[in-house]
Amino acid sequence: MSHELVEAMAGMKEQEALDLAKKMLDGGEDPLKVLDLCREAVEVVGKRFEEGKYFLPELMMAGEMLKQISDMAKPLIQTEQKVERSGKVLIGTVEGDIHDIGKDIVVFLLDVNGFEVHDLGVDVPRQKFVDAIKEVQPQVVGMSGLLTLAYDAMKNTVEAIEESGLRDKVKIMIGGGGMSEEVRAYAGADAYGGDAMAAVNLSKEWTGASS
Ligand code: B12
Repeated sequence: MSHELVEAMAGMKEQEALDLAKKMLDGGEDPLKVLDLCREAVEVVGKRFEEGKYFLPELMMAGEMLKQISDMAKPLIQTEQKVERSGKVLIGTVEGDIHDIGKDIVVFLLDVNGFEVHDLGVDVPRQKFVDAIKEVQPQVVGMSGLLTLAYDAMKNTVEAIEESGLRDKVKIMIGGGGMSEEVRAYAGADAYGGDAMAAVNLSKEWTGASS
């Protein structure tokens, strides 16, 4: 562990972590860098959970710290001051999965980069994606997930989109901790994005929005 913010968060020192994050942001540190350190910290928490050293309360506490710090960081993220909406993105966390902190960061960054974002929330059944594509007619569909069971949920969702004849109308990106290029291939999506900026860049590429 390198940074004191990572240590405080991973060590469940909530107040210390919040104070440190605030100090960094007030001091002009790049908010995306702060969010990245938070991600590093929750990875440590996740590992300790896997090893049986931490339990659900610690996962929840990590989620809580993350939410508070991202709420502090988000307003400071540079926007491109672009008002006209350059494309529509439909996004949600797939069926069976309720993790949404990363998805919410993606939604936020897409929004400040000029996209019209339709967020379906968490635990989104495949049919809900299909119905929303018909209604919203987005160019891009984003699926988020952190659980292993999300692999199949993503695959099933892509299949449902295919079966309803909408597959060639949308580009599909996937992301979320634990997702990968392999999962993308398994699910039949068009791209995997490792972070929120990747979601923005893919959406720009696919909608022809200038960067
Ligand atoms: C916080 C947390 C929780 C919180 C979630 C709070 C919330 N509102 O989201 C709570 C406590 C509720 C929770 C519950 C559970 N959790 Co949990 N949780 C985590 C933890 C610690 C952090 C996740 C997180 O927020 N990361 C930070 C965000 C910013 O990162 P991110 O999501 O990856 O998002 C970034 C990128 O991936 C990307 N991105 C995200 N979405 C998308 C989408 C697209 C399209 C693109 C391009 C990019 C993109 O952009 C983001 C910003 O850069 C992880 C550990 C870890 N290593 O991830 C475990 C973890 C994900 N949880 C885990 C488990 C097992 C569970 C539970 C099953 C526990 C239980 N026994 O009940 C439940 C699941 C409930 C359910 N049905 O979903 C496991 C999953 C294991 C697995 N492989 O399946 C993990 C990996 C912990 C572990 N190591 O065991 N959890």
